[in-house]
Order: sequence, then structure tokens, then C-alpha cells
Amino acid sequence: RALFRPIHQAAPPSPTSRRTKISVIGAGNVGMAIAQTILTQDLTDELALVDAKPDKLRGEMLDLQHAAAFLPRTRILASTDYAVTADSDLCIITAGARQIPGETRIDLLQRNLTLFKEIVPPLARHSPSALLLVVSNPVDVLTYIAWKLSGFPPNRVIGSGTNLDSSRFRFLLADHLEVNAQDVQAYMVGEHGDSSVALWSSISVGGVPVLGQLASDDNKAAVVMEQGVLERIRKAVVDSAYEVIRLKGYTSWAIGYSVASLARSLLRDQHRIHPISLLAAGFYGIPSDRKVFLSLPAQLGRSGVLTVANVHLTDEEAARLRHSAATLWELQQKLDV
Ligand code: 6V0
Repeated sequence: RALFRPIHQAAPPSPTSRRTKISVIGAGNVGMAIAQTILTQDLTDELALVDAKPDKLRGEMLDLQHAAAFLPRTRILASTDYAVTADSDLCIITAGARQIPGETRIDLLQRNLTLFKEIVPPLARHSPSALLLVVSNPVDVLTYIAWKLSGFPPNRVIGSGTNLDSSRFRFLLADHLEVNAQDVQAYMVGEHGDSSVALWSSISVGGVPVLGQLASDDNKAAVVMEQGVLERIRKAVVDSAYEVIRLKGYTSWAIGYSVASLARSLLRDQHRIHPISLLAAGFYGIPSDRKVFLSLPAQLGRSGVLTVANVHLTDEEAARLRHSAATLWELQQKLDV
């Protein structure tokens, strides 16, 4: 006996608009935090997971499927075969080799390059129109590698970059100023991690520029003192990832929310500004033949990077950005992409 009866004898309903599909490569701590945030925020109709470990992968898929009664309706698939990712709108890469104690950065990078050679070409083949979002570290160089291996136009290949650093920055500023982090506008740009650059002049709360406000108080001592506090906060941002890793072994929740917010802006064509890793050649004095990826505040939409915000950088900030670009460029010369 049929479970439901049709309301009338008519042609089947016309197909609804095209379904959205997100693939997450790497079902580790970060990949699964991203997957679960995407599910709870109802960002996709289909979610495909890929990992090299079939048992762990199937376990994660079943565990998420068992939450179906509490989640928006989403088809969850998983396979070690990239065919499962076919026709994705967005592919998020979190797979990565872990650093072996004593291993140099360049050796780790070589191992991740080998991994990306297995991952990116089949992803690009199965979803030639997708957006690629790289999360694996070192994110800026791996985004460059993903761009080269995919053959995609640069607007469709981004790295999560300093989106997470900026949200840590906003949290710490909000905590210090006793306001809501959502009302704090503040950007960190450049290289994700230790060399990231805090844009002091970008900091505002509810539209009030923090440094400008202090300066107009005609109290230069206050500005100097506050800049000392801000420098401590910037350092705390850089140290905070190490602290979380030292305490719990990895970071996951914040990167999960941070990447889900990027997925929303991209797939829902939000035109929102996020500091993300993009092809930065030609910006802020970075030579246009140096194809490096660094984070700059950019407007994101359905076709990927729409525009790059023309933020004001001090000479020192721009110099630090160019220094990161030169370091990454040198590193990239040693890679066989
Ligand atoms: P993890 O828990 O070790 O997960 C990595 C997963 O990748 C594992 O499940 C592996 O089985 C899988 N994997 C390895 N090789 C392959 C392959 N060839 N194909 C498919 N899957 C494979 O690591 P975790 O999830 O903690 O971190 C993942 C990556 O994210 C690392 O590179 C981190 O450094 C990076 N992060 C980046 C952040 C950012 O802000 N950009 C933030 C946090 C972590």
C-alpha cells in the first residue's frame, strides 16, 4: 500500500531548480567540522565526502546520516573514488599530511604537493565548473598548487587564508572592548599564520573607527597605549592556533564555521567581503609575474572572487605583504608543480 496518495492524476511535478552540491576532501577533524557546520546551516542539497581511509570515511558518513531526523534534508555520500564528487558546485580540500617531528616546511610541502597531485586533477575533471576552496596547510602555497593543477581561472580557486585569523582577531578585540564580535570589523591579511598582517586602520566597532576615535580625542598617549594593546592582540591571534593545538591536538570548530561562512557567500552569491587567499600578483606592489596567493579582503559570489577591496595599507603593511609574497615565490620555485 502506498504511503501517500497523490492529490490528483497529473503529470509528475516539474523538477525543482538545480540542486547544490558541496564536496569535502579529507574527513579528518577539519573536514568533518566543516561538513557538520554546512549541514546544520542548510547550505547544500548534496554533500560528498572523500578520504583515503575507507572505514573511517564510511563511519563518518553513517554518523552524519543518522542525524537526518534533526537536520535539513541533505543527501550525504562518501567514497574513496572521486566520481562521488561529480558536478559539485564547491570542492573544499582539507586533506593534508601531518608534519613529522623534525620535518622541514619544504619537506612537508613536497608531501602535500604529491597528495594534491592525486586530489586536484580528478576533482577538476569531475566538476569542471566548480569553485575550489583550499583549507589544507600551508594554505597559501597549496592554493597556488591547486590553481596550477586544476587549470581553473584564478577567480574560481581560493584559500581559506586569513578568514580564520580575522575572526580570531575580531573575537579578541570584542573581548577587550566588551562588545559583540559581529559588530567588530577588522581584517588580517597576507600569509595565513605567523606572518599575517593586521590592518589597524580597518578596525571599527559599529561603524566607529577605533584608532580614529582615539586620535580625535586629542589624546596621543591613549593612541600609543591602545596600539600596544592592539599589538598584544595581534600576537595573541598568531599564538592562538598553537595554543589550541597544544591543548586539544588540532583546531576544528572555528575553521568549520569560518569555511561554512565562505561557502554561504559563494554559493548564495552574497557579495560579502572576506579576507581570503587569492592570486595577489599585481596588488599592492606585488609584481604581476609573481603568481603567489595571499589573503586580501575580497568580495565573494557565485562565480568566486568578484572584486578585491581597495583597502588602505600603510607603507609598513604593504612592505610586509610584499615580503611574504617574495618568501612564497622563492618557496614555489623549489616545487615541481
Ligand atoms: P587530519 O585529522 O589528519 O585529517 C586529514 C585527513 O586527510 C585524514 O582523514 C586523511 O585520511 C585524509 N587524507 C590524507 N591523504 C589523503 C588523500 N590522498 N586523499 C584523501 N584524503 C586524504 O587533519 P586535520 O583535519 O586536523 O587538518 C587538515 C588540514 O587542515 C591540515 O593541513 C591543517 O594544517 C589544515 N588546517 C587549516 C586551517 C586554515 O585556517 N587554513 C585551520 C586548521 C587546520
